[in-house]
Parts: sequence; C-alpha cells; structure tokens
Amino acid sequence: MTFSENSPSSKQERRLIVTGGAGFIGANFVHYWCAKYPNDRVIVLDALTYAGNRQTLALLDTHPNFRFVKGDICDRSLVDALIQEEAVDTIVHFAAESHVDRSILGPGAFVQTNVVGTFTLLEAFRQHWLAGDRPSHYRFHHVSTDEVYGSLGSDDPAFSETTPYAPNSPYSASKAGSDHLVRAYHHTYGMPTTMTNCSNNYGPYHFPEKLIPLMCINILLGKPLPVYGDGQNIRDWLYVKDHCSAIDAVLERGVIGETYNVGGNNEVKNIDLVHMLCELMNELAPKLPVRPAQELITFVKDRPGHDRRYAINSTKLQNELGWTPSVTVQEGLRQTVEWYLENEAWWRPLLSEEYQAYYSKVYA
Ligand code: NAD
Ligand code: TDX
Repeated sequence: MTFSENSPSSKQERRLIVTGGAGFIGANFVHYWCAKYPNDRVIVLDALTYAGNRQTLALLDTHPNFRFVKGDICDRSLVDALIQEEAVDTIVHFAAESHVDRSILGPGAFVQTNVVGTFTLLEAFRQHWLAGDRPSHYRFHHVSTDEVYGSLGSDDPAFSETTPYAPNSPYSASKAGSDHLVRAYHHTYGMPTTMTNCSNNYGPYHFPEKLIPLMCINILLGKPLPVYGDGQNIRDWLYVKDHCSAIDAVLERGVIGETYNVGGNNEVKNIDLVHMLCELMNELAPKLPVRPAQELITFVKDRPGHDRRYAINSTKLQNELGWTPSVTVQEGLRQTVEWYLENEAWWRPLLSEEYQAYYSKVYA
C-alpha cells in the first residue's frame, strides 16, 4: 500500500499517541499520517489483542519518528509515563473492542476497554494538559461509530450529529458510554476534545471476522458465505482511507468540543454487497474453488438485536471542513478485493485455532 500521493505539511510538528494503531483503521491511519506528516512523532499504543497485528506496521519500523508500545489503555501508570516521556500533545483514540458479534458473546471486555479504557486515557491526558497550563493546541480525538444512534427505518433521514443516542448492542452501548465521557470532559473541564462518528469502514488490513473480509476469504476458500437473516439490512460503507482523511481534517480544522459524522454516502443492502463481492471475485480471482462464487451464499440465523439500517449525514464535515470521500463503493470494493487477493500472507495466519473456535460459536 502506498500513501506517497500525500505531500508533507509545513505545520508545526505534533507528538501523537495513536491507541489501537495495530488494528484495522488505526493502522491505516498510522500509515497515512507517517507518510503525510513524516516529521510528526507517532507512538502507537496497542495491547495486541486478537484484533491487533504488529505485522501491519512492520514497514514503519525504519521510520525515524515511529514507535510501537505494547500496552493496555486501562494501564494508567503506563499511559502517564508514555504521555510525559514523549511530551505528547495529541491522542487519537481508536483502541476498542469493535465486533458486535463478540460483544453479544462476551460484553465484559467491551465495557472494560471501551468505557474504562477511554476514561483512563481522558484522566491521564487531563492531568498532562493541566500540568502544561492548558495548551490550546492539545487535542484528544475520539473515534466512534454511527451505531450509537441505533437503527433506522427505511424512510428515516440519515443520522446527524444531533440524532439522540439509542445504542442497541453491548458494543454500541459501550461506545456510547465512551462518547459521553469525552463530551463531559470537554463540557466540565474544557478539555480540547473532538469526536468523529463514522459508518462501516472497509479496505486493507480488515480483520477476517467482519462482513467484507469474511466474504472475500470464504470465497477464496470455497466456504459458505453466511448472510444473517434476510440479508436486507443496510450499511453505509466508507473506504478506510477516506475515514483517515476525515480525521485529518478534524485534527487540522475541527472545532474543539464538536462531533463530526463521517459516512461514505454508500448505502447498500448486505445481500447486494455480497453479490458485488462475488462478481468481483469471479472476475479478478484466477482460481476459485467454487465458481460462480454466488453458489456459496447461505442465509443463516440472524444476529440477536440486529440493527436494520445505518445511514450517515456528513454534511457538517463536508460544509465546515471541506472533506469529501474520494471513492465510490464500486471503486473501493474493487481495490479491497484486489488487496485480499494480493495479501494472502497477511490474512492466512489470522485464521488461527482461536479464530476457528470463535467462528464455530457464532456460525454454529
Ligand atoms: P479493530 O478491532 O480492528 O482494532 C482495535 C485495536 O485496538 C486492535 O489493534 C487491538 O489490539 C487494540 N486494543 C483493543 N483493546 C485494547 C486495549 N485495552 N488497550 C490497547 N489496545 C487495545 O478495530 P477497528 O475496526 O480498527 O476500529 C477502530 C475504532 O473505530 C474503534 O474505536 C471502533 O469502535 C471505531 N469504528 C470502527 C468502524 C469499523 O467499521 N471498523 C466503524 C465505526 C467506528
Ligand atoms: O457473517 C456475517 N454475516 C452478515 O450478514 C457478518 C460478520 C456480518 N453480517 C452482517 C451484519 C451487518 O448487518 O453484515 C453487516 C456488517 O456486519 P459487520 O461487518 O459485523 O459490521 P457491523 O456490525 O455493521 O459493525 C461495523 O460497523 C460499525 C464495525 O464492526 C463496528 O466496529 C463499527 O462501529
């Protein structure tokens, strides 16, 4: 993957901690940021849970301003030490338990990392910001999700920043809890926070448990493609590099205390998305165990509490900060399928025994 099209900025250098930088979106963000702002110091803090992958960041190990620290965001003394030692001025907070199906199987880890972890980071950063006499350029950017707004009916308007919160899964409830803490830290203490709530991301380095990589990999392995329920649920797909540029826009030009919704303007029914992936694989994969791949589509038991539709209104981000998504879902999916075809060495080792055990539980 290359981000060389981005040119370095002339702005003052930042010193960032990126939490969850070994996960899907965090790693894409770190690659994006190190290429665009090579003089910025970037410290990834990641616990390397099942979803974290050190290999995804291996290309950055020779980058002079990059550092990787394995650690838990709930570990206050580690977070304090890192913030002070590196004189951090910016936290970009991706670290989370992120998979809805896992939150149904075991919600405890979601409350711990998403709520307690975010609280720990906020407290540590607040102390550091106060000790420095509240520098105005400091930022705590919190990455959140559209799922906090609940589920839409087919004719409802898309979620905006003023849509009331109505989380439906343990995952989205824990993300909502973290969002409320971030909001309160700005409102009560004046902390320089910003927040983004985005729709479903897709692209390189996406862990196999999520819909798009799961379908790509199962097509390549000739395994059934499990579509939940009637397949009519709708998601609004955002290419991960467009999400990175949105966070960049918010860090550069966003107003402190504000939330910005980020969406790709690409609402697609799950079953249609699976058909699009099958078509792309039929066209691009030299060998497939089952062709056409559509023969593998299998309707399975629905996810409990499955949200019907998400759609994001990104007008605020577009009008106030000048951000626009760069790819259509057709272009982004083609690039993603090509990436999974070219990077079997990345995804194959992730299909571990532990992953197979998880898979059997969800798809039993
Ligand atoms: P991911 O599951 O791929 O990665 C999460 C990363 O966080 C992993 O590297 C993991 O090791 C790390 N982590 C987990 N617990 C940790 C802890 N206690 N301490 C330190 N590190 C820990 O997640 P993702 O899909 O990249 O999502 C990143 C963020 O974006 C999350 O906050 C998620 O809620 C949000 N989000 C994701 C999507 C999406 O479509 N993937 C959409 C909207 C919002
Ligand atoms: O095997 C599957 N079959 C299926 O039909 C899987 C894994 C999913 N689905 C459906 C469920 C959803 O309607 O596909 C849709 C997308 O599922 P996921 O990839 O699990 O994503 P979702 O539950 O929508 O949540 C994602 O977007 C919002 C991320 O995982 C969250 O972290 C983010 O906040």
